[in-house]
Amino acid sequence: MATQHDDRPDFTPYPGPSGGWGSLQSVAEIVPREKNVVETGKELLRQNKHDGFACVSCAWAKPHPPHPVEFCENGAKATAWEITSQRVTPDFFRANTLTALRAWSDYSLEEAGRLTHPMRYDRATDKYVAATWDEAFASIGSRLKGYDAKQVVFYASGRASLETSYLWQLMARMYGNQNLPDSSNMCHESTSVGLKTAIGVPVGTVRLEDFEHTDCILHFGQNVATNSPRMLHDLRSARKRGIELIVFNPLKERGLERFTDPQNPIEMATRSETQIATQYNQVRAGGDLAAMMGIAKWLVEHDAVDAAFIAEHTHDYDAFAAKTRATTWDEIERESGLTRAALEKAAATYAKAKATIAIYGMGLTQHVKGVDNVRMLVNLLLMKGNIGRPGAGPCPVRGHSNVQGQRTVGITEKTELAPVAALKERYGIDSPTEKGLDTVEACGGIIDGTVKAFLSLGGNFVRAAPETRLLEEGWANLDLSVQIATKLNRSHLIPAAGETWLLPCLGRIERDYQATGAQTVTVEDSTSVIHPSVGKVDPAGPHLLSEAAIVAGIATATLPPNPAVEWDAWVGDYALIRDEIAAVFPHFFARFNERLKEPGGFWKGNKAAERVWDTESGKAEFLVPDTLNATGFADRAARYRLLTVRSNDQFNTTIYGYSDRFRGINGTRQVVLMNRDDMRALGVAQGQKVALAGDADDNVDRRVEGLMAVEYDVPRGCVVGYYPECNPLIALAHHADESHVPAAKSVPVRVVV
Ligand SMILES: Nc1nc2c(c(=O)[nH]1)N[C@H]1C(S)=C(S)[C@@H](COP(=O)(O)OP(=O)(O)OC[C@H]3O[C@@H](n4cnc5c(=O)[nH]c(N)nc54)[C@H](O)[C@@H]3O)O[C@H]1N2
Ligand SMILES: Nc1nc2c(c(=O)[nH]1)N[C@H]1C(S)=C(S)[C@@H](COP(=O)(O)OP(=O)(O)OC[C@H]3O[C@@H](n4cnc5c(=O)[nH]c(N)nc54)[C@H](O)[C@@H]3O)O[C@H]1N2
Ligand SMILES: [Mo]
Repeated sequence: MATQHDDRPDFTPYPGPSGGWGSLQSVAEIVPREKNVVETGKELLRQNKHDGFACVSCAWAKPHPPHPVEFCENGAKATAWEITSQRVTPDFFRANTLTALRAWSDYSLEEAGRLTHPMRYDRATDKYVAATWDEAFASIGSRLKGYDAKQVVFYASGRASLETSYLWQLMARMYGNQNLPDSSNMCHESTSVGLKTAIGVPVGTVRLEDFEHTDCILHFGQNVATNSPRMLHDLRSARKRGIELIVFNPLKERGLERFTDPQNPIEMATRSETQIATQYNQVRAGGDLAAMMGIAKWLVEHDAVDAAFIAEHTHDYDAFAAKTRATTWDEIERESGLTRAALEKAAATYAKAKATIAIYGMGLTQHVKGVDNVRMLVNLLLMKGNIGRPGAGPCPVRGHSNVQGQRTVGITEKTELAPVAALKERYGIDSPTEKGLDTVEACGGIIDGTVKAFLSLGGNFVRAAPETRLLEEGWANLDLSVQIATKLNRSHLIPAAGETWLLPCLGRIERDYQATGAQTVTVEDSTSVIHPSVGKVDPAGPHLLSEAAIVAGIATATLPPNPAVEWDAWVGDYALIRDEIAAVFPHFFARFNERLKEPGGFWKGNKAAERVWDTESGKAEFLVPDTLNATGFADRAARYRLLTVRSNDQFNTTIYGYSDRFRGINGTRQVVLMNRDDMRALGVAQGQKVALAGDADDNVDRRVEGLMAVEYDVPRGCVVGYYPECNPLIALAHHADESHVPAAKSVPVRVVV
């Protein structure tokens, strides 16, 4: 069962465009495998429509009116994966000990199917055994009552709805902490911190219609064809208008090179393609600060800036301009790995453009200087007044389908972002004022034993976080682990020393019936638009509860009653939860239930988009970076920069299969992609097995063995591996300054031959 699928690895470069026939074929392979062809086909047509369900894959904006078919290859895989007809029942657990299951691959664990019963870990047999919901809530509640509130962590992966997320943070604050790390802490927290300090809002300002008005796109470190494929339609239409699209990425990602629209019969029939990037810069991993400095230097020296905007709207420009002049091209070329000529060309193109969008993803945020990366990109936009007008602005591409929304409704470890006064007024609650634990701090607490209980609203924390070996060792010493999940994963297989619960929930695609009938939930996309989502298929089993009901069950069993907090009534009618959200966050959610009827969802608003700067100085802030190397470590002999990436066949730690089609890596994920000259210098042959060893200066042994070396077009000194397989190489301390996002895109490693 523990399929590794690496018996026949194949590394043939992929000749086709992104999208196109390959994408249809890829969907055609996964749907039958999940044995639910009819349902999946029907449901795909409802995906991302106003009366349908919001896709459970990425957070990219949903157009209104929608295209006839508003899903993509990877959205289709996510749907098929969730509504699979395979089940993980109590029988499955009777047949498998946790020790045995720990040998299974991430793929096989989730492929086994949907969880169907609440399960408790039984140490005597090393198996999960079925229990009732009442037993689960009572037991969890009685344990939670016994801890010091500081010892408990409430983690959220970014999928749960606004309604459930609101309940989750309320439960934590009533319990007495704001240990509310979420997947955003590993992802776009560098955005939330960087944009907030620079322009006063923690989110991007770009909306879908801006793609119709832009004439230039700067694109940094985001793999669109794989991670937000629906965005290719927006890029393609913009490119058809002849706009410039300048990419910075160490890898030649196919979706950024060319695309065939699988929904366009003529393009499909004629096999015609749209060229996406007009300039492609293979920057070194961690070299973006330098690349952006090059562009800024050119703009300053050619006086190609918007002086009126800078004078009226920004602060600290002179110091920044002085820094660009003082920085030498030598340093810029060395740190970025790009030529002066290439950067001057990019700068001249940008200088000419009237309205520019800056798209970015994990390639900027997951570095030690990830926050500086984000702010440097803002510097570039501010130089030309590219925030707060049509066709322009920062466009961080968020990950999970509701990760941005979870932050909006109070899932945050930061007191200044918590709705302290509103919770006091509405429920009489004294919210905790001490900052809570973020992801890195929660890992630290698990490793050093100060965290006793870990509750997970979705996700796969042990696999997603860095420092895998120490984290798994620490996890086994927890007193309580509670995992609310749809499918089995590694985080469920390391039992706590005390008690472990695995609680199965409904997925978003499933009908959610409560006391008042079928329920609607809501999510926020990357462009701050709030959408309703209504489940359409039958639940995976009769024993599943909705996430909201599970949170309410734990809360009721744990917290003293509060007449203003009506867990049961709220779960009976989610519209009541939306009323609570509207009361506590009126600036975004006033008349929430009513506005939800607006076709296409409603925009929650954005001050920076109106050029109102909610910053320290009241203006948009230029950042003066103090280094051009975003990695946080120095180059030295035998040290490589490892960037960990997603394949085209996974959603985070969910592995759909072993085909990273666009990169031509098939049949295995146990690979390290290397530059041909680095392979020669090390004497490594194509397909040879090597190990990677962590190269942090802390004497901790970090190692991943058995990786096949594959020659790849990647800058010298950079090597590429897959997430989560390479997470054991990332030291916990190797994270972004300020935002604490693990620096997964530049990890210091050695190649051990
Ligand atoms: N199908 C699918 N969709 C997804 C996900 C998924 O796993 N599968 N995950 C979701 C989530 S949670 C998130 S956060 C997003 C993630 O989506 P992305 O932000 O696209 O994340 P990654 O695939 O990790 O890597 C992004 C890109 O950064 C590049 N890169 C690496 N280092 C650097 C660097 O130093 N500089 C630059 N300029 N580029 C660099 C890599 O080559 C890669 O192309 O996608 C979301 N959508
Ligand atoms: N090295 C490296 N590490 C990384 C990254 C990287 O690029 N490189 N990326 C980081 C990023 S951007 C992120 S966002 C994190 C992701 O970290 P997580 O969000 O913790 O991980 P996922 O893999 O998305 O979680 C998958 C699990 O979620 C559960 N699940 C799925 N749907 C539902 C649902 O509807 N409800 C509930 N309750 N559970 C559900 C299933 O059990 C599934 O096994 O990983 C981070 N880790
Ligand atoms: Mo993410």
